[in-house]
Amino acid sequence: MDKYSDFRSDTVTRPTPNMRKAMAEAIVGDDVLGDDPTVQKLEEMSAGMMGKDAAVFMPSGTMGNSVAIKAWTRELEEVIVEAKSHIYNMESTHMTFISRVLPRVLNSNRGAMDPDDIEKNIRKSSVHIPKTSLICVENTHNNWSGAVVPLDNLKEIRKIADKHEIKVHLDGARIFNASHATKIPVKDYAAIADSVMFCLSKGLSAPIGSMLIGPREFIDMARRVRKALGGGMRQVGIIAAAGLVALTEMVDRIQEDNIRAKKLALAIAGFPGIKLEPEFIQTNIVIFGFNHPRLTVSEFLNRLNERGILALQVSKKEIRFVTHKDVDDEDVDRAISAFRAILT
Ligand code: TLP
Repeated sequence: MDKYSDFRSDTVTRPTPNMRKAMAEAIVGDDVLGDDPTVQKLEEMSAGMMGKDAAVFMPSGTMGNSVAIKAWTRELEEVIVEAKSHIYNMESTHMTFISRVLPRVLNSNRGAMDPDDIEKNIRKSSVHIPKTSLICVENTHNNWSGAVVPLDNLKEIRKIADKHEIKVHLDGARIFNASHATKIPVKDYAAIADSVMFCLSKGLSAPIGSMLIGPREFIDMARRVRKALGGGMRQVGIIAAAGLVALTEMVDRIQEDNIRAKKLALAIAGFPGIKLEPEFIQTNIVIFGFNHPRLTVSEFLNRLNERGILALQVSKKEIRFVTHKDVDDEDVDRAISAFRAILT
């Protein structure tokens, strides 16, 4: 196969020529000693975009989330998480492994947890019971097929958190996709949370990196935790330079990904074996159920692969397609033709 159309994730995006140029020319210093001006610029810009005091550059989204939880909590405490959240399902148990806190897992309506349910599950510490100290929300919600969690719901959650003096962390890996879908500024989403993590290495197309943003004292602690986990990086301005290009040149482009995902969803929804409601596709992730009389999920993925289409199996009977910078309209059309050829 000469060329694959790679829909497995937006993490596969390659850096742009401007990113490579910026990386080659980046002014760098030892960031652990606080000397890297390119990293500092990226951190300042990120904090400004989210309307918060400070930010710290992280090697990955997973480290951003794990450091946030470690910095906000102590042992013998509990964290409220959504049942299908990335933090709970896909981050190798760092809540228990690193922070040694207990996840309290709540169901949701497409990523939106019921504020009353949250309030009922907030626990005051006693000799028997862990104290709830943090609520984690995710927007867009990956496993709910890129659903946007409504701002009103998040504001209600914020109110409950304030009432009980609990912190809120937003896993905003794809917060710019949410903002494009709703036309609500990212700052408004960030305002409901004490801390926000967003990824540079997904739709924004930087090769590596995520930002953790929040109050200055929290970020100072996050820097210490990052170092303790081995995430202190030296002349990392080389990578931060690509992040700066991502934030200055790639944010608007993300809306194309949302549009292409919708196009794909509308086209494949009617094919035999596909269980998908296109009205639920709001951003760049299309997760659909697969139940075909002739083909298993892995057989179908193999058949797609033979036609140069890559996608991911995300559960026993579910497949995921993600749109991003490196799949264009032609790739989407190629995928739709492959569905037609294999399934009809
Ligand atoms: N998600 C990846 C995989 O881990 C599944 C993907 O391909 O979608 N929060 C959310 C909502 C995410 O989707 C991801 C990555 C992360 C955090 C973690 O980011 P990284 O991969 O940089 O550790």
